[in-house]
Amino acid sequence: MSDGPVSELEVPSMLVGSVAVIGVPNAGKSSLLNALLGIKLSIVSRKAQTTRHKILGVYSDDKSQIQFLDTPGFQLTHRSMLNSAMNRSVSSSLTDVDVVVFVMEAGLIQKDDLKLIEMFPEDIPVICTISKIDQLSSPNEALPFIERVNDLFAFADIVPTSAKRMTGIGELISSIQANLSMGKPSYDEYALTDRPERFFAAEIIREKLFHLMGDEIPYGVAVEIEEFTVNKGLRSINATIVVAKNAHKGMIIGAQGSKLKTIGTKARVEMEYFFNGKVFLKLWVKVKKGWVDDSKSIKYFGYE
Ligand SMILES: Nc1nc2c(ncn2[C@@H]2O[C@H](COP(=O)(O)OP(=O)(O)OP(=O)(O)O)[C@@H](O)[C@H]2O)c(=O)[nH]1
Ligand SMILES: [Mg+2]
Repeated sequence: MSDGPVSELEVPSMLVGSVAVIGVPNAGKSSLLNALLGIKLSIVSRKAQTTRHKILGVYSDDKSQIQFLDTPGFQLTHRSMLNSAMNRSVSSSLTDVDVVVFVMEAGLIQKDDLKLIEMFPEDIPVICTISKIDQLSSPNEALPFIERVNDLFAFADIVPTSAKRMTGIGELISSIQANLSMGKPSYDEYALTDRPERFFAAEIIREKLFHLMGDEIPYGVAVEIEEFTVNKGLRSINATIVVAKNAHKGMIIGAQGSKLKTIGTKARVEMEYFFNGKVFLKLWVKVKKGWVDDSKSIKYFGYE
């Protein structure tokens, strides 16, 4: 090591690395990412397959910088080109990371969990998170489940968590840190993600559709930001909600536009919180028949 003066610009080494958060749909991956970051970055809903993109969330503390990647839920039950693209995005994130965090909902071992486990690389540590432990009637209930999980794979660690109650979050960070090496951080300590604001604007609208529409519609919906301008702190956003079927257009608009108005209001309120500034939001609805099975559209919406 050099004895010379250390340049003020020199960035100190710390524990650094990238971590893919993977699991079956609805396991609680995005909620876990948000709990780890202490901010709602990734959209969440009670419906499966809410997340469609890999989303980077940068965690920084005084000894580490961890690049978390939220991923779509991996599943083989529903087949569409969009689903296949989402599965490919999961499998690709298994190879170029330093640690995998595998999220399994407490008490549930699903067929697709076992399929995912078969895909785990041999040379990357996999930490299993048992999520939603607040749903168990007592903490003791977790023990037999942990034993079953332990038999499935040589996990580097098994950490029970609850994103809802913020239980086990610090333990999970420590467990990840134990599997990282020293290096230079890639982002400054205040960075949160590499996605632009317009990406999150589209995601927030999509989340409101998941919350406010019935079970079928959200799966065939994409959101396109046509215009995003910032003027003296006011963000003016024009967005088009693209649906895969004619019938869905009317359902999203609702009687006298009432449903679309609610979607717009809820999205705007959340955007104003997220962007910390005023938002003017205009929404349109457009039909693009069968886009979920059209490879060009899937690429166009950035799902590939
Ligand atoms: N009780 C409880 N519910 C949770 C917890 N974490 C997530 N949930 C709920 O589980 C549902 C799914 O959460 P998400 O975070 O969207 O799950 P996901 O794995 O990202 O889902 P996809 O993106 O669809 O694959 C939502 O209704 C969450 O509110 C938790 O710690 N406790
Ligand atoms: Mg998700």
